[in-house]
Amino acid sequence: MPRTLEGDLIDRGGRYAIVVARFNDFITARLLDGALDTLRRHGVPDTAITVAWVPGAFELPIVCRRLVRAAEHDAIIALGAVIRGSTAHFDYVAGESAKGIAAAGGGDVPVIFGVLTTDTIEQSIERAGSKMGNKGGESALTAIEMVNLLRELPGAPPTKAR
Ligand code: INI
Repeated sequence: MPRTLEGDLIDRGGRYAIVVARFNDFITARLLDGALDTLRRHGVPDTAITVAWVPGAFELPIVCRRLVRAAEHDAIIALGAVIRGSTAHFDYVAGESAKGIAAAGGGDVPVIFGVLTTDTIEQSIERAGSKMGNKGGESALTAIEMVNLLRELPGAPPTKAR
């Protein structure tokens, strides 16, 4: 039998930060609801959750980076909704947001990419709690799994009490 390392979905004392963009907040508020609901259902108390709002998806990376550096959380969840509509702005905002969030997650703290990038408002609505699920909830599950997996891996730093 190989040694298998896998994070489960049970809260094991993790501390979570959610960074959420206000732009398109009729969508992002639903993503936040989904993330909070999932964290709570998996046993994470509100005292272990921090929520930070930023103006738009473009501003998500700077706040994720700061939270990573502060080392007060075991995972950061970045939530946003970039909707193409008819503007070329989409490509810059979506691209820089994705690149910046990936860079913020390049260290020891996982940064989860929960940013919807869709062509239409309808596609975002579908992914914010209707027929295609809720990207916020899925991101929270990913965060719990990564926190627990990283604790199983060799070289894990001592767990901080919350
Ligand atoms: N921000 C978003 O989060 N979603 C969008 O769809 C969007 N569009 O399309 O423009 C958007 N723009 C704002 C951007 O994130 C910054 O807040 C702004 O450019 C100031 O830096």
